[in-house]
Amino acid sequence: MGVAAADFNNDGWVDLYVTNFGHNQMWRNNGDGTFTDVTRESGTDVSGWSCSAAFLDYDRDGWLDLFVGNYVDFRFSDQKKCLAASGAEDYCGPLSFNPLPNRLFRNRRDGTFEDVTASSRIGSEFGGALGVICADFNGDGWVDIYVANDKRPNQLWVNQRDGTFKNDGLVAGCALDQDGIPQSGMGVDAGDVLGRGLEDLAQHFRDIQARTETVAIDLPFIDEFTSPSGDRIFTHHFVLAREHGKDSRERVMGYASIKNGKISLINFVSVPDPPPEGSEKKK
Ligand SMILES: [Ca+2]
Ligand SMILES: [Ca+2]
Ligand SMILES: [Ca+2]
Repeated sequence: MGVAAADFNNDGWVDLYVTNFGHNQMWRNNGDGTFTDVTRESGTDVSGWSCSAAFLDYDRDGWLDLFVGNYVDFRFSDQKKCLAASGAEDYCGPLSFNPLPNRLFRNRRDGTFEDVTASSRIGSEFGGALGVICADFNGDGWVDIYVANDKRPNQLWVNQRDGTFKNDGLVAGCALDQDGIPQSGMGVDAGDVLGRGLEDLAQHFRDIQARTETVAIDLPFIDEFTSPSGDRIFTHHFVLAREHGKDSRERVMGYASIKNGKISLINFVSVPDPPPEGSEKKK
């Protein structure tokens, strides 16, 4: 389903973690053009349905740790019959199945990993992960984890710097859409869009509940919202919204800012549709 590539054992050769429907695989690079399957001996065997994985050094010891995003508990032996609104038989969506908890593994620096899913609290909230991106979203020097879920709330795991994480997705405005409805979170990316030295977040999804198929906006249209605690650690965090039209073009629609506990709509970008085919500009 997916792959994460990084040098987990610090020997200078990039290794691979492959996610599958079934058992995942950790492939150690032998440095001679071949790889060895070290899934079992590394302690990173995850079965079920994994989609995205990411290497990150969440404890800052110089050794890459591993996050594995898991989807839903689907089995071929337990197929359900699902119907579309028209009554016709349809495929079963993600809400037809129980989501699987994600996993976090800490690198022991000896080629093996410790499963810290429970102690890190990563396993406490999950919703059928399809995408994951690791970046320092609050600029404190400790890498955080954003998990995009399919039809269930997303998680923004903020690194607490003590081996644990806290899900701030709801307060950060990236768990749900502006109507409080989960979106179909899929591919995600992070980058410093605004050139301020802080990671911004972009998520690609398609809102199947939208009235038209051309509208898919994941943007908290919340102006001046203060978190209950009022003292969020976020200084700048941005949620990008993209429209995924029938023409498969992606358009960035806008972004919101989180600053000292306030979520503010700081910009809105409107990109006009291209002229219809056959039309020409008048000279
Ligand atoms: Ca390596
Ligand atoms: Ca580490
Ligand atoms: Ca951080």
